[in-house]
Amino acid sequence: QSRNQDQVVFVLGGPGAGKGTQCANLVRDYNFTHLSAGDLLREERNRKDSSVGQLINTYIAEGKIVPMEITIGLLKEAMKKSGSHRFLIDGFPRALDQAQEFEKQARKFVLFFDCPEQEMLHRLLKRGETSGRVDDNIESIKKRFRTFRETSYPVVEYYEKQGKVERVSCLDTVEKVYENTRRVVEKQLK
Ligand code: UP5
Ligand code: MG
Repeated sequence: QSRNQDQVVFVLGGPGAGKGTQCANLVRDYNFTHLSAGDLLREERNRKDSSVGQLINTYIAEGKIVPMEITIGLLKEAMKKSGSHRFLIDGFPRALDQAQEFEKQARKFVLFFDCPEQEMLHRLLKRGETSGRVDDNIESIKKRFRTFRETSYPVVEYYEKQGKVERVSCLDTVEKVYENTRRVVEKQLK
């Protein structure tokens, strides 16, 4: 099977909407390989011999989007290494130029987790009590929200015009959100 036969679900949503939480549920019940762009960047940052670790850390703390060559390189490498052909790509693409880089993917749709900022703020501040993430503090969170509104949400609109977006509200318990997530995933996999 060649790369362009891969099935790719872009899992998008604002900071703290619940992308990672719902991806973990989907991995348990379906044959997906979960790749979180943010997790891959944090792993790369933590590698002792990384030449871009400091750069990645600065971008993340500032809530800015890391230059796409780095992120796409990490994603492509992880996709290849996995040997899988079915992916949940969590938190990517975050800007229109990144989306266009991935246009060659034959089959894909977007799972968009829709959540008001007030709720995301609440979840992130709570998680920040224990997460150790450099961006789970009020200053970084505000910057992440701005980047999402100005640069990342247009990606959702771009795919929406192509009829490729499944929107799931995050304003419910993890279990209820997952029920709705399953419903749209089943529909798309048919
Ligand atoms: N929670 C989840 N669902 C809940 C529910 N229904 N009810 C109550 N609580 C719920 O969830 C967040 C918190 O909410 C958790 O404590 C959870 O238990 C609770 P989580 O599933 O972690 O949400 P998620 O959407 O994954 O939040 P995350 O913080 O990971 O989102 P971000 O998009 O901000 O983070 P990401 O890791 O994707 O990116 C971080 C940074 O990396 C970016 O800001 C950027 O600087 C950089 N980046 C790039 O530059 N390029 C990329 O392509 C990707 C990242
Ligand atoms: Mg996440």
